[in-house]
Amino acid sequence: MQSVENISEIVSNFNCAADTASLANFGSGHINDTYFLKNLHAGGNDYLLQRINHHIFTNVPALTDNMCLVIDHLKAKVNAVDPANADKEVMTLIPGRDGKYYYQDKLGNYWRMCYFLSDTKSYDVVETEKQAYEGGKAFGKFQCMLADLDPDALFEVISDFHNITTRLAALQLAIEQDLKGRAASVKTQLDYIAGHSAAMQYFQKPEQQAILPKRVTHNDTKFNNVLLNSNDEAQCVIDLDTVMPGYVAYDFGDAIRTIINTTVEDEANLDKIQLNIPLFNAYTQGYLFAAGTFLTEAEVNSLIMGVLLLPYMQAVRFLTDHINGDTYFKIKFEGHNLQRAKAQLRLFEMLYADKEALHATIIKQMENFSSVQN
Ligand code: GN1
Ligand code: MG
Repeated sequence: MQSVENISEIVSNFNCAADTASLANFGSGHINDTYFLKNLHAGGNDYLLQRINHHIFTNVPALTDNMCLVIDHLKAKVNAVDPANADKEVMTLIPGRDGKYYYQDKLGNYWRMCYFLSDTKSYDVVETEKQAYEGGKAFGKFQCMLADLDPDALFEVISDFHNITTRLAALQLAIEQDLKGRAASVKTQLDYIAGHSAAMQYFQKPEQQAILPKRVTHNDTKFNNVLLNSNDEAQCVIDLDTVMPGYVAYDFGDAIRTIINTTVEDEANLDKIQLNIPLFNAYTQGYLFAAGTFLTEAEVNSLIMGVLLLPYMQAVRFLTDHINGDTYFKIKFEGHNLQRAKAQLRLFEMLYADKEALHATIIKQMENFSSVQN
């Protein structure tokens, strides 16, 4: 286990009863480091402590402001209908001694703390249609509750985060610099990416930007960012680092990327990557149940492009990091980012082949939803 030498200094900043001796690594994030801490008092709420990667999230105060704005908005919404559950359905940050929801330690690292939500589960690979449906409902409800929050009130935490044109330019720069001499060995993947680059820049087209509303979106809707309760019912959306203005199709596509895939994001055996259509159907149904009331027709029509774009963009990002020498995503072994990129390209290839059928399902489900509403 990775130790935190100044754990007492950090924990003493937050007004909490965390047992520093119980520190344990938690979760599978690629950017931040997350730790679980037990409450000193039996029966008290346990904690999650996170070191925010400030090389990637370069403006931690603004990021924290975004999170607080979103959390307050969500809590007010839940409080209005179900006050007993507001702290279960929305994460709760713990303030530091200075009242700020982050702490910069003496080594320069940034930390935040929140309550651990007990009796919850998250899944890297979805197992049942019920889980997929509940995940769809959770992310749909998240967007729906934030639909009346002005996206311009949020700071753009990482600029052009889901702008594929910028991502492709970063890949091109990596190829030109070729710092580790790896570019030639990934020519097959680079050619494949180039072959789809024009079509994938759909959300960058002025005609799409003119009709698609910018909303407050999550921007990291991997399925393991929704917590389900012990009955596999949606409870809480977590990992709010990247809440900022975006298109709903980005969140839909990123969730489908992890739900429809029968195996893990970094699967080494590409033949194991298959599409689980019943899980896609279930997620879409849950999502439209919660979000169908506010989505515009143009947004519904754009969802399939999110489904194609997110695995494609993820492959571009993983491959760029591989060529650059693995400076962005944490890796577990040399070549990990290349393995991730190959897996995401295979997934993209399969989704691309099935895109008409997937789009037809989305439209059909939206019609079903609308007819129930009327
Ligand atoms: C990163 O750290 P984590 O796992 O929550 C990344 C996401 C990627 C994801 C791929 C800030 O998220 O954009 O989709 O890895 N976060 C950032 O698994 O780049
Ligand atoms: Mg994240």
